[in-house]
Amino acid sequence: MSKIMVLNGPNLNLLGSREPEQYGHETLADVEAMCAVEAQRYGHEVECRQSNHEGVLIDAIHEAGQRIKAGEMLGVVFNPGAYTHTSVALHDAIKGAEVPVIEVHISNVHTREAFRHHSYISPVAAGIVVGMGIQGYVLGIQGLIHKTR
Ligand code: CA2
Repeated sequence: MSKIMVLNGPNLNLLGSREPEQYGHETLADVEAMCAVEAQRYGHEVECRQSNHEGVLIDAIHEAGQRIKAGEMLGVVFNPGAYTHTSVALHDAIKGAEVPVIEVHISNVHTREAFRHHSYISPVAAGIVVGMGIQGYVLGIQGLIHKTR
């Protein structure tokens, strides 16, 4: 059974604790539980990670790349948080490791501050889900399965 990595970047561990108008009331644990249920519907298992550190996220992408090549993993559903708008290093990691990544944003970044309108991740993403709330992770899992079939 191949796995799906659900990877969350900085501050997403705070989900459900503040800014509910932007990110809803559900916690990261709720999101991860939803992802597990969705993946299971298609016979897959999720592996959920969250880090506030860019290098740890890069290492996770590299690891996913190796496990995809070994046939153990399908790809990554990734909310890079604010690193979306700053990280050339994550862009390079996704491109270099040849990882199918579905980029997910809970909020509609295009209706927010101008600095959130640009993503370094989108040009190397296999797909993008924006502004669908935490349901975006479920859509991201469906999209990844569809794209890698
Ligand atoms: O909309 C998204 O999913 C974002 O990736 C969330 C990031 C933000 O920097 C991106 O522009 C868009 C921020 C995640 C912070 O999450 C919090 C959750 C609850 C309380 C505080 C922060």
